[in-house]
Amino acid sequence: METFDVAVVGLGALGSAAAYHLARKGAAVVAFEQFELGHVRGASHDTSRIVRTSYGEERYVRLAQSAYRDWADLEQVAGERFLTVTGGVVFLPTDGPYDAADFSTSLDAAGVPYDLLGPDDVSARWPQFTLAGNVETVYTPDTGIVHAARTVATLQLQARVHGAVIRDRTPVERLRPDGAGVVVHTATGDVRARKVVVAADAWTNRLLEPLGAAIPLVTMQEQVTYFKPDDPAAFDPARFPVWIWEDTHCFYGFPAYGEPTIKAARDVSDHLMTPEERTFVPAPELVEQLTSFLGGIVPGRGVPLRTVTCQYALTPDREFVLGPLDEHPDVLVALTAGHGFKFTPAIGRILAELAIDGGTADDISGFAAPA
Ligand code: PYC
Repeated sequence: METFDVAVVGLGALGSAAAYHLARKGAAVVAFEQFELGHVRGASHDTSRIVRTSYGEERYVRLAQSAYRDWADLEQVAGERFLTVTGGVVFLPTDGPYDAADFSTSLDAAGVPYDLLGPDDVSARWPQFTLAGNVETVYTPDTGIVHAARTVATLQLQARVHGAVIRDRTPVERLRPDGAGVVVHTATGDVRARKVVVAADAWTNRLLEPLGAAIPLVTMQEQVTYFKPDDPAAFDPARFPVWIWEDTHCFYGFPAYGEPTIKAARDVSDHLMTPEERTFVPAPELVEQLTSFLGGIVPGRGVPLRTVTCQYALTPDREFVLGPLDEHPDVLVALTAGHGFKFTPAIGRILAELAIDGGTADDISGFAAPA
């Protein structure tokens, strides 16, 4: 049987980053993807993703600070720019479930620069927004955008450049940990590895359930809509920030990025379905709800042009799972619950450190797999 130091299951963003960092550390790596590379069935395709430190929990702020260093390192290695820094605002209605004070506390603790703005400050700076009087705003100048599909393709390329073996269209059917490593059963044969990284998002429990280690996951089809604004120049990244509306229903959006459109979405559609049930057909009621919401805060949004679907696999409270299974320490799991893309290169590095060095300097103590 072929043997490797580490096998990676899933070549979305996290698995691709893990394969790259493992190979870069000199490990013998094989990485499996059940579909074609760059497929659209998961959560790593299409264009823009938000990068930010602005979280209301310090451990995510600190992990984001690590991630900015890892993005810079990846840019250096690849000779490409990934990050477009635009600045970003988080809008927090005072009668909503989230508190601006949590953001101040966590950003202060990590030493991240930010401003707290009132609605008049926001409309003076970005007249494209119209906010009600009860909205507090956290502005972070470091917020920006990365291109998802381009990042993933580069990570896969760099994984190969550093010696990883990539096997696409190769479903992993079963993992068999035996105390000396893990036998990985695939549709085209078995391999043995000392460690396995499962970065399979909505497909994770197919491999964990037979090990008695299923993680409670809720899976849904998400969707983002590209609008054609009335005045595209007003949404240039130099003039309009990334924004997030944090309320009972959360929404988010981007400046124009690579085309004269602005992308926006409701975060967590509640459009529950399994990967097998996914339709890839956008829900018209979600487009209507988004169009109407956006009309309230960005009146120049224009008309919806196209909607693209993706998929979320949400852990309880949307907490990350990052690390070994309790009962099977040679199996490492990475789940980021629909807000992980910004951390991609850091998570790949951390997984590589856990698999090869047995630990990491990043604080991942809150991200243990549920026992
Ligand atoms: O993590 O920044 C984020 C985000 C907001 C909406 C979807 N992802």
